[in-house]
Amino acid sequence: MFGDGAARQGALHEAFNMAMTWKLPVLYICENNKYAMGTAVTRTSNVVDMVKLGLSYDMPSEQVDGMSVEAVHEAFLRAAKHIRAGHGPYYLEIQTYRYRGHSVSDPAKYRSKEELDEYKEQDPVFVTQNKIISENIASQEEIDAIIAKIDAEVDEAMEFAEQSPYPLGSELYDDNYVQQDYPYITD
Ligand SMILES: Cc1ncc(C[n+]2csc(CCOP(=O)(O)OP(=O)(O)O)c2C)c(N)n1
Ligand SMILES: [Mg+2]
Repeated sequence: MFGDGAARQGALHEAFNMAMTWKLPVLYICENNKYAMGTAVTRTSNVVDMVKLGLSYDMPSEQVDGMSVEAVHEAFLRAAKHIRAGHGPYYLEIQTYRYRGHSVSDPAKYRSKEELDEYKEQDPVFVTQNKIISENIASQEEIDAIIAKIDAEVDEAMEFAEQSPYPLGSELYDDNYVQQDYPYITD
């Protein structure tokens, strides 16, 4: 996964090219949230439809409405099917929006309040929640109970993390995909 800003680096083109040449089983996802730090996508390139970056390597590529849970789910199913069948890489440009600044020191002066409000109305979490209620899949009370359960789980995990001892340096590569014998880590 990479952002719309990260996608403008040359490394992406090398990776796309080799992945297609070797038909690697990789799902590439560009989270196009319209801004790279404070720079709008429209200012980083004249190619604002980031799906085209994959198409230029003949990689199966889709532009997906990231504000629709259903659209994202269906696109992932298509991509996973393609990759698991051994047909090589797949690329999804997921179009979404970043409500907050890039970091706490970002005053977000590069966009208007109206633009922000417009996207907040499309928030997939709230849209989906409203759909679940209007289609009688679950009641507000049931949703509130799920949220309370998740909040409790998060609190418990934070408590566990804060009370746990620091891991040993020698454990740094445990459970990683590639285990390495890294000589510089000492306990
Ligand atoms: C190789 C490299 N160049 C530049 C930076 C500085 N930098 C950090 S975040 C960022 C913008 C990333 O934009 P995007 O991928 O759209 O992420 P978002 O701001 O949406 O989180 C840049 C240029 C970096 N971290 N690494
Ligand atoms: Mg971005």
